[in-house]
Amino acid sequence: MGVVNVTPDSFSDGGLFLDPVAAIAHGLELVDEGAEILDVGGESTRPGAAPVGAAEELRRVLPVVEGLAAQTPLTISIDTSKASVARAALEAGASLVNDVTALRGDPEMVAVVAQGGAECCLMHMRGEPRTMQQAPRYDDVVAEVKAFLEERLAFAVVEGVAEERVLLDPGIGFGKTLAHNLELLRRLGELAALGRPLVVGTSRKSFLGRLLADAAGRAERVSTEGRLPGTIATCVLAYERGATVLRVHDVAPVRAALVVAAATLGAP
Ligand code: PMM
Repeated sequence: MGVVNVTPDSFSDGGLFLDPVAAIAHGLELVDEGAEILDVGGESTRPGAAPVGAAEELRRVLPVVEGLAAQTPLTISIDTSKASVARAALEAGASLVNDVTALRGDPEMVAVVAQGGAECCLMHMRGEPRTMQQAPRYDDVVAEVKAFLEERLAFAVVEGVAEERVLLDPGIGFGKTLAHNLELLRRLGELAALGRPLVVGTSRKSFLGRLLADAAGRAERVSTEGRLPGTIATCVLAYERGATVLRVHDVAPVRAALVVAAATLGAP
């Protein structure tokens, strides 16, 4: 899954693709690099990010969803927590709703997904982006994330979303410390046991910058560009432990690593 952020403030690519023409061109580049899903987002969820109104979010994402849907047969995902944005994006050609609130952010979202016959990705997040990194605590992060995803999957199904259309995501970096993120990746197999495809998003995330800085005895986190090796390592490990969809900014190198990992493991 290649990331197409149409935002001024995403942590690693904010402002780069705000113009729809640039965002569409970027999405098509990711297709050339081997992406199979494009995830279009118009609201940053970085820690501390300010919320965006529906009108502004729509203005950012709709031309990009329309343009990409017209120019590629791939699955277009809309990364939003707002039902009105999801509805418009589905009408414009998206077929997957990637909701980082797992249908808790907008009471109308579940009906939009169910009635639109869309796929949806339900992600775990502790708190909300503005405050989620303020001392997150768990007794057993994997057990708690698993119970949450199980409850959200049951909710979606009761509300009319077909179970086969649901993907689950542990929400790496969303209300989690470095140790929580690593434990979720290490024990990802326990989440794969839920029986739905797992989406994992480690790409360029802050915990990779922290881990590498700590290892080098440096105070400053390693920059987003310096996080590619860590992104690749975590994607390969997540794949080996059962992840189906890897959400990344750098499609070509991650895809190449996954091809080698798959061949080594004897998978297609
Ligand atoms: N991470 C971000 C945004 N959306 N969606 C899912 N399903 N999983 C994630 O891990 C995820 C997400 C934050 O990254 P970005 O600001 O680079 O898009």
